[in-house]
Amino acid sequence: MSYHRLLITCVFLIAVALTGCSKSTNQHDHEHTSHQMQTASTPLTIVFQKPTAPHVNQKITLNAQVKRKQEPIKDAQVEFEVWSNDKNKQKVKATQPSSGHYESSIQVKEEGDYNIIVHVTTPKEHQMISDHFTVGQ
Ligand SMILES: [Cu+2]
Repeated sequence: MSYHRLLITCVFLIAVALTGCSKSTNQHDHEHTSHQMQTASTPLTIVFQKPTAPHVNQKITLNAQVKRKQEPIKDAQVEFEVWSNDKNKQKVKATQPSSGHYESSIQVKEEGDYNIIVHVTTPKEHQMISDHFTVGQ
């Protein structure tokens, strides 16, 4: 991508961020969406598997699969960012127990609905998805 086009994209995304929905303004610090590099031809497929019946004060395992087409991506750095409000945000790095499968775990103290962003960085790009899950008492 040329510098010029990148600049226009950035300005556009900043404009969107400034005027955009209030939902995204308060919670998280991932302005780097606007830095998403489009050098790779096909975007990554990131699939987050919701934890099954997570409970407070117990280990909650977080899992994501990263692929391009059907090919597992082995050279990604994956981070899980999890929060239900501004005070309990946490961000953990994942390990890769098997090819293209990234895993980490967290514990939380409060029950309720949690947001998650799966951040994936490869040598070529940064891509992320958001999802949510519910933690029970
Ligand atoms: Cu990210």
